[in-house]
Amino acid sequence: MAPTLYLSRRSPPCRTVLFVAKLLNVELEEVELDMRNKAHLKPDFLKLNPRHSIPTLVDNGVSVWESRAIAQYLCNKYAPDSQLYPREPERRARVDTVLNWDLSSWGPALRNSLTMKAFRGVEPTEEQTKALTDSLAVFDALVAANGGFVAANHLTIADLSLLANSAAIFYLDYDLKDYPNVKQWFSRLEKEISFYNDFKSEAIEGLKKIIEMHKTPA
Ligand SMILES: N[C@@H](CCC(=O)N[C@@H](CS)C(=O)NCC(=O)O)C(=O)O
Repeated sequence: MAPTLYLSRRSPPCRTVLFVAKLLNVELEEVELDMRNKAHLKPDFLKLNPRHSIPTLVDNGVSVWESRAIAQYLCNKYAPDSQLYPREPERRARVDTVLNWDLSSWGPALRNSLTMKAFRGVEPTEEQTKALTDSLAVFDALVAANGGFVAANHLTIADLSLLANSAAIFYLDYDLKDYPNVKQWFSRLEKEISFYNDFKSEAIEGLKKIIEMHKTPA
């Protein structure tokens, strides 16, 4: 039986899982959760994921949540030899390092600056802007050090997670002139991933819909 993915197509971290499943050719049964009607807070869903977040994957009775953990699980379980998540401990450590940096630093820096600007139309504070530019400098250095990708000299789940979570960069058409390696990374991924353009328009539309939802309370 195909693993079940609880998701919203508008949600950036859900896209990480969709990208990985697509590239690994893993079929998923998608269940769209109606977050507006608080489907994620219903007792049955809380039993699967007490953090009530999407994406949540259920496979063989096991529930996995947190998009990066799901990406790692899909590779481990369905494609252990995939270069998207290399098995050698040293190479895998580099991917894990970037995934952790994405979750702990890049994600919050982007959310507190550009995503909030898109949502609320307010300019980030000096401190928030510095957190963003510091993180962009790290991002740029990672791409430079790895010859075009963030954690290896080829595409990995770390690139996919960063891409899925960077919709605000497209939405606000953020100028990446000071970060030439990040700029090239976006172009490289466009060539590398066949569904990149569909993803980009879906990400911008998704963000627009979330912004409208924030404006019109349920
Ligand atoms: N770090 C988590 C973030 C998941 C997350 O916050 N998802 C949002 C939708 S984009 C959500 O489920 N929000 C509802 C809630 O937290 O109650 C991941 O990567 O999976």
